[in-house]
Formats: sequence, C-alpha cells, structure tokens
Amino acid sequence: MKLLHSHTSPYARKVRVVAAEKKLELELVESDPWLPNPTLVRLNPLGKVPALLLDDDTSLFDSRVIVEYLDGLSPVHRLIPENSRERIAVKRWEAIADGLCDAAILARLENARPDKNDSSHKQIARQRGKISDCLDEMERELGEREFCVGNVLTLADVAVACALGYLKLRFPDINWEATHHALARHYRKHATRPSFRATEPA
Ligand code: GSF
Repeated sequence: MKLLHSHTSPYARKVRVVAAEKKLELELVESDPWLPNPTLVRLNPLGKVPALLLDDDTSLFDSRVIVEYLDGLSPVHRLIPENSRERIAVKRWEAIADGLCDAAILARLENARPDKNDSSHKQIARQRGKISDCLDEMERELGEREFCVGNVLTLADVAVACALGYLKLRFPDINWEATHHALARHYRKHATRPSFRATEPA
C-alpha cells in the first residue's frame, strides 16, 4: 500500500501512527497538495493528502476512511472498538481532533494571504476561537483519565495527540500545554510512543 502524504499533515500523521501501531507497512510518497499534482487528484479528486493507493489500484481517502480500513485489516491492536457505544465515543473524539486541525489549517491559510484585510482578520479570529473551544472541550472530557475512551490506547488518543502536535508545530503561541493540563499530561504520555516519534514532522 502506498500512502500519499505530506510530512506536516496531521491527518497523514494519524494514518501513519495507526499503521505503525497495527504493524502494517506503508510505502510513503511525499506529495505536496498545494502544487499541481495529477497523481494525487487521480487518487483523491479532492486533491488532498492523505490518500491511500491499494494493491488492486483502487484508492481510499480521507484519513477517517483510511484509518478505519487499516484498523480492520488485522486484529493486532484494535484502535476502533467494536462495541457500538465506545466506537461512537472514539469517532466523536476523532471529529473534535480533526475539526481542530481543519480550523488551524484555515487560520494558517488566511494568515498567509498577501492581501490580508478586515475579513481575513475576522476569519482568523473565528478559526482560533474554534481551536480554543475544541481544546476546552477535550480538556473537560479527558479530566483525570489516562485514555480518551476506556482503558487502552484507541484512535481517539492517536487523533488527539496528532492534533496537539500540529498546534505545537504551527501555532506555538497558543501554548496549550500551559493552560490545558490534562491534555499536556495526555500528550507527554502518548506522543512519546515510538509510532509518534517515528512520524515527528520537524
Ligand atoms: C483533510 C485533509 C487535508 O485537509 C482528511 O484526510 O482527514 N478531512 C481530510 N489535507 C490538507 C493537507 S494538511 O493536512 O495540511 C490538504 O491536502 N490540503 C490541500 C487542499 O487543497 O485543501
């Protein structure tokens, strides 16, 4: 399986961490989604990374579909629980973590505009507000617990750690570790796993 990814993409990192936890081998193809890239568009009409090329020449996207596929490929370390209630709890965490990344990427794009105006500043503030609301919600939900859902590492923990890592990389000024102590504890514990270390964006 070939993964079209970019080094700094938090969604692609989530996929790579899942593959590593599942002991699945992925051939990595670095692909810049911001440059014309017919191969990427052939695999994903949205032109976004990550996209997964399967051995039968079909493709999967987006990251949520890919991680679900990878998790189902082998019984090694199930990251998405089968039990419906826990499964939905995990998917809810993933939606918050990915949504935080969506907001962060939009804020970054807007900030990079050479012709920034009032509406860009409003948009940046709006997206930063979403980031802050997501951090607060995750902090509240996590509380004293070691894992987001249940007593083992799931996709929820992976998605959260990838989102927090992306903020550290792109928005160091947010400094969430100083204000969100449960998340800081969670990050210290999980982002030191070999699967995260091996996918460090810097
Ligand atoms: C988001 C992928 C995405 O926005 C997923 O896979 O979960 N919901 C999708 N990827 C960005 C790169 S990034 O992670 O910074 C991307 O490919 N953007 C290109 C574009 O045209 O928006």
